Amino acid sequence: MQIQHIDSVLEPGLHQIGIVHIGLGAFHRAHQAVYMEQTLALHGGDWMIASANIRSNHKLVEQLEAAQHRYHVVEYADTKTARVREIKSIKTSFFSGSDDGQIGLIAQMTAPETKIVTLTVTEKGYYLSPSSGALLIDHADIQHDLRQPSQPRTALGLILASLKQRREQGIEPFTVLSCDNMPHNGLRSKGAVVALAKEQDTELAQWIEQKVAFPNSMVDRIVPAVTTEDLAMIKADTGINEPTVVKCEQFSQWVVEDNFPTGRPRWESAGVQMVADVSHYEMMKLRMLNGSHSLLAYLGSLAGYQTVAEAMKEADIRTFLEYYMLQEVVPTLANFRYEALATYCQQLLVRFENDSLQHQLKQIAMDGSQKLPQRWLSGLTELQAQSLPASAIELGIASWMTFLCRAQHNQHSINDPLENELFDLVRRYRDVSTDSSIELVTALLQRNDIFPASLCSNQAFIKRLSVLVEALLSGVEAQNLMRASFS
Ligand code: CS2
Repeated sequence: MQIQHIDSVLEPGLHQIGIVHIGLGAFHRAHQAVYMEQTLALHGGDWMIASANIRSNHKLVEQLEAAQHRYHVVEYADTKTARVREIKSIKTSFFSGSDDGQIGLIAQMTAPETKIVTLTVTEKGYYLSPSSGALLIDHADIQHDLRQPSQPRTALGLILASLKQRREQGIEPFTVLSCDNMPHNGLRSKGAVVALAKEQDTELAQWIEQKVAFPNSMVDRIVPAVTTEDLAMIKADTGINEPTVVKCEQFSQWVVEDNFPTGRPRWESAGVQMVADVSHYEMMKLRMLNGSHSLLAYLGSLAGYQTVAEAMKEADIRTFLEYYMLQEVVPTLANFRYEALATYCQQLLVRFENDSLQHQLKQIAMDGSQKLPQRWLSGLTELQAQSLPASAIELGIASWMTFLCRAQHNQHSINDPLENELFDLVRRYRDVSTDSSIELVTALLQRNDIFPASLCSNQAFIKRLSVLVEALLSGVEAQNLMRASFS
């Protein structure tokens, strides 16, 4: 194994905290913390990160504390080459599931030196209807935060509690930067925080609307969750034996809307693209990369594979993804030149083939109800409006429906916030008779929190989907259906 080591030159004691991050997962450690490491090394400044987990993974916080927040990121080019970075840009961490941790976190978010709050809480962490973007006001966690606003459970509640204190103490607000895979993630975060504020204090809601910036951003780096096997592999490859290590690909991209009224680090020097409008980038990435990932997650596992790279070895799957991107995504991305998108597509296929990542398909399959609208469904409605075919997306939707049916039948969790509702629905229709797939497909499409309304009134589309669902449930090989969709 050929390894390049990049040691940290940071002296954490010389820099103060300027950013609070919520969602201390592998992605944050391998993406934002790396950009921050590079920016601090070049320009210094008080932009260290205080990073927090809200409700899960207390252990990671303890492990990072034990390591004085020094850890490594292993960036694999392939199975023979990797770069190992030492990271020190996280100065402290919190677990807000405990009383002390929560008090500490809110105090740090309220402190005047905190200029930016960044988020990677995944799509469901915003408590928004995936299709409409409206706040799920009746959700138990949101109700909890309304009852106990000073001891919030959600990232939205934490932002609100600290903005409220800042306003009362005359401290200027921080900027909120969402780094999750959602379209207009800044606008959505703003909508969520303002909607929650309106339920409590309309003046505070107005102040947030007028004074707090929520820039949009597009983030990209493939960072699989770290498993015990990964830790052993990293140790064998690099000698690093630490529980906080993260592995990822070498590619990394961050495009950020340049709207930080209270200041920001000089991220551009570390390669961050600071732009006036990220919407084209986010749509391209969500539909091309994440859309392909979700196709792989459901169809790849039906085809018998466990990881992205394994599935990519099958020529038909590779061709299917290429077909999806070039024929079903490119026509929806009018702002890009065809050549640029074709090059991006080829780069993605190569990234997916990186077999040192061991990226589990079941990890990508999680939270499908929250992911499908921006990955497939918005593009699908645009294709339908132009009377263009969408056979790959249709097969994708059918495979997601099949995945639900199989999981419900085998009593496996799908790890989705709508699991109970979706399982109830699947149980109702599949128990009635064996040919109830039209009813099942219709009932699933009627879930307007996931699917756009136009889809459940399109009879030809419903028929096509139910034929595919029946075929997949009756054991027709996913590869055959993939081949049929592009040939
Ligand atoms: C993946 C993403 O798990 C998923 O849903 O599609 O985490 C993906 O790896 C990243 O967005 C890549 O930037």
